[in-house]
Amino acid sequence: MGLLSALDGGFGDAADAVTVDGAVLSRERLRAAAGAVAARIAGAPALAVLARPTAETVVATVAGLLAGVPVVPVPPDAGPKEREHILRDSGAPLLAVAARDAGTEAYGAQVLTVDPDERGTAPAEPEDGTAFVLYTSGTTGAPKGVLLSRGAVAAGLDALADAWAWTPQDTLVHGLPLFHVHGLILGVLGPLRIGGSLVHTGRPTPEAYAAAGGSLYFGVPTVWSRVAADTAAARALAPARLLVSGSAPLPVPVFERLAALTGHAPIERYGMTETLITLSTRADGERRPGSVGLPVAGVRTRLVAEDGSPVPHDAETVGELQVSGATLSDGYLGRPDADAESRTADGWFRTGDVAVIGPDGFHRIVGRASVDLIKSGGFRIGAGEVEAALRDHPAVADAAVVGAPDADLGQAIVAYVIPSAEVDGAALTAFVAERLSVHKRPRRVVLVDELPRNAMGKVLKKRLLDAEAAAGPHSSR
Ligand code: MCA
Ligand code: AMP
Repeated sequence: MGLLSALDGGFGDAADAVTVDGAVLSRERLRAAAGAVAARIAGAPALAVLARPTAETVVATVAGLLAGVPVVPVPPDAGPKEREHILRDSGAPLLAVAARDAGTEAYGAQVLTVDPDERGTAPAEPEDGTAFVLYTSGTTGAPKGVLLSRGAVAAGLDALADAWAWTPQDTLVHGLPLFHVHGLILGVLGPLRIGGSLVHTGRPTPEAYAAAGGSLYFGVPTVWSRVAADTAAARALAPARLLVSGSAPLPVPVFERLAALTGHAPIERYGMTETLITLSTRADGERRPGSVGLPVAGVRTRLVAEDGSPVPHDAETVGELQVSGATLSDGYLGRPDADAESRTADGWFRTGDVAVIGPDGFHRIVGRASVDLIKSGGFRIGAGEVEAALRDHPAVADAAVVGAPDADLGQAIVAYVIPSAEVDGAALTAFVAERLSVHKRPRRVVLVDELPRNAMGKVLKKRLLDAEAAAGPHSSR
C-alpha cells in the first residue's frame, strides 16, 4: 500500500477532498494534476516547493510523492538568505510555484509552474525512499535538512489515526503553514492517507475555524489561545469531534477555557521535525491538562539523567527525553556531525527536551535543555541564526537573542543589541524579517552598552531572561 493510500480511490472520490485557498479539489482531480507534474519531474533528485497555502502547493507535494522525488518545502516568506540556503543545501534543481510566482528568484534552480487544472496520469507510488527534506533550525547556524522517509511518514500518520480515532468520516480543519510537519505532513498528507476531507482556512483565525464546520481541528497553542479568547468562535466548535494542540506547550488555563467553551478537552501531542509525533493523549483516554500523554504506536521513549543513568518514572524527576521507533527521520542531509550529536550509541534520538514521566506512563514536557532553541507561535527558531542575521547589519556590533515568555506566542524573540552606530529597533526587526522568514524577526529590540558574560566571554542568556521576567508579563499582541 502506498503512502497516499486514500488518494487512489480506495475510499471513493469525495468531490471536496481538499479545500485550500478557496480551491476545491476532488481526489480524482488532485491525482490528475499531480500526475501531470509528476511526469515533468520524474528522475529529479529533489523538488523544492514554494509552500504557500494553495492548491498548487498541495498538487506539487503530491506530485513529488507520486514520482518518488523528495519534496523540499520552502517557506514562502523566506528572505533571500534563507531561501538560497535551502535551495543550495538541498540541491533541488526545480522549484515548483504557482503561476503568479513564475518570476520568483530560484538561485540556479529551474522554476516550474504548477497548474491545478492540468491533467495527466498518476504514476504508481514507489514503495520506499525519502519523502521530504524539511528544513529546521538548530541552536546555531543555518537550518538543517531533515530526511523523512515514506515509511516514517506512513508510520507516523497511522499512529495518529489510532490515537485520535481519525477515520474517513472526518473533516480536518486547520490554517497552518504548509512547510512543517504539523501543517503539511499531518495536515495535508493525513487526509490523503487516512481518508476524509481537508479544509485549509488560509490563516488559522478563530473566525475561520468557527465557520469551517469540521470534525477534527489542528492548532498550535497560539491559535488555541486566540480561539479561547473569542467566546463566540470557541462555542461554534462544540459540534466538532476532536480539537488537537501541538508544536509547543498548551498552557493549562487555555486548555481549561477551551474545554469549558467548546465542551471538548483538547488532545495535546508532542513531536519534532526529526521524530514526527511521538507522544499524545488519546481520543479514548484521559486528556490531562499539561500532559502530552503516552507514546504513540510504534514509538518508545526513555528519560536519561545528565550522567546517562535512567530517571525514575515518578512524575517529578526530570531527564532528557529520548525516543526511538518507526517515525524517526533518517538524519540530517549532509551533516554527519549533527547526526552523531543527536543520536546515542544505541540509536535513540536525543530530543533536547526535558520531561518527567509518571508511574502511569503519562509524559509532561518541562522545557528545553538549551535556551538557544526558541518556540514562538509554534515556530522553532534558533537564536544563533537570528543573531548572525543581526550581526550582518552595519550598525550592529554584537547581539544576543532570547525567547522571552509571551502570553500570545508562548515565547517572543527579544534581541539584545550593542549598536555600533545610530539605529533603531524597527529597522533591525525589518532587516531580519527581510533576510530570514518573517516569523524569525525580533518582536522587541533592546539596545544595550554591553551584554552580561561569564569569564569565558560567553553571553549569560539566563541573566537576560531574568531581566525579562523582572520586567513583568508581555504580550506581543
Ligand atoms: C509583521 N509582518 C511583517 C513584519 N511584521 N512582515 C514583514 N516585516 C515585518 N517586520 C506581517 C507578516 O508577514 C504577516 O503578514 C503578518 O504581519 C502577521 O505576521 P505575524 O505577526 O508573524 O503572525 P501571527 O498572526 O502573529 O502568527 C501567529 C500564528 C503563526 C498564525 C499562530 O505563528 C503560525 O502560523 N504558527 C504555526 C507554526 C507551525 O505550524 N509550527 C509547526 C512546526 P501576512 O498577513 O501578509 O502574511 S512544529 C512541527 O511541525 C512539529 C513536529 C509539531 O510538534 O507540530
Ligand atoms: P519542530 O521541530 O519545529 O517541530 O519543534 C520541535 C519542538 O517543539 C520540540 O522539541 C519541543 O520543544 C516543541 N514541542 C512540540 N510539541 C510540544 C508540546 N506539546 N509541548 C511542549 N513542547 C512541544
